[in-house]
Amino acid sequence: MIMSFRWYGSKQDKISLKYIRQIPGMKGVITTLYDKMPGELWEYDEIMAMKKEVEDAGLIISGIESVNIHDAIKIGSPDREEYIDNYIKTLENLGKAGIHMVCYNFMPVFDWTRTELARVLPDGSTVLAYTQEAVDKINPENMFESIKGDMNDTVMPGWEPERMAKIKELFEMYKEVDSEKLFENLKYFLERIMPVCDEYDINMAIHPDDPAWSVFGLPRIIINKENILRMMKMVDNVHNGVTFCTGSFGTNLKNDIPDMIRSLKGRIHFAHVRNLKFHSQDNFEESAHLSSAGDFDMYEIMKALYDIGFDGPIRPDHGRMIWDEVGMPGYGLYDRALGACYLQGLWEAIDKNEKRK
Ligand SMILES: [Mn+2]
Repeated sequence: MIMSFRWYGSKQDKISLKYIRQIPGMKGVITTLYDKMPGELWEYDEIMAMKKEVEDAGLIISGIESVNIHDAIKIGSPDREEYIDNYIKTLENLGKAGIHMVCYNFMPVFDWTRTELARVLPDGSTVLAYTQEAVDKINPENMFESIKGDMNDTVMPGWEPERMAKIKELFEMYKEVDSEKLFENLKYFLERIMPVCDEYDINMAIHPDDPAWSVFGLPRIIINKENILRMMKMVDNVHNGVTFCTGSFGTNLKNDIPDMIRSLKGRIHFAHVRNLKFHSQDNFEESAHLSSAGDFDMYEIMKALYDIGFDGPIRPDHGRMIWDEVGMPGYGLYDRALGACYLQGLWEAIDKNEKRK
């Protein structure tokens, strides 16, 4: 596995590449061109400039999170062709730049959804949290306003103000799109991009929907084993793969995470590993990474990744805000660094144990 850290670029991220490199075992960053709107073409020179900045700091770009999908592609409107053409060209430019993993998601309107960005735990740390009760009370058009105050003046991915300003319009555009239609549009997109992925060996890694069920009546499809295997079969190409995000699939307690990992052997191209603590199925928070801090067995998760021979980039996902750090909720330096060390500790123990057998 390639231990990696999400980095929001020198213009936006308070955390420097120097700090990231100082985390033990850290090899790469997962980043993106943050100025790009979904559907916009990424030029080769822009990609190379980003790559040079990262490599000059002694790290590698271990993958892109994300090259976002334009709504026209998810909706399947006629103008999707030009956006898919741009996407293909972007993948070609990434491939030429030596970048071989691209994360994306296929969630309508909202990216990930949390209802609190700073729930205070007994130890004084703060975490992102979700309650279905809060979602049920919110008019989706006010979703952004309701959490904006806790963003610490950062722009959270998927929650860009320009996008949120058009929320009513977006809901209208998705009116005719149900789960089947979304599957169909995803298939169409993947079939169009697979040739360029084959040519440049680019692993596409879809991020699951978070939480793993429908919110605000919008369809969500990347939510469980059945659907993700359907997607793998529907375009049966090794380059059609998954970002296995334990904290997203894990929002639904019916999802058996280690079993899902094993069933996706060869198709997990990127891993987000974090823990959740449930108060009930509908009320959970993003705990520290340790098994003892939440409800997941992190050893079993890492063991499953080990057993399927996972060798792609992995990153600690969201972390708590601790030690009075102020920054983007979920994306502080300290707790994610602790998470990275913990995951590497588990991996080392599993690896040594297996080799002694
Ligand atoms: Mn994730």
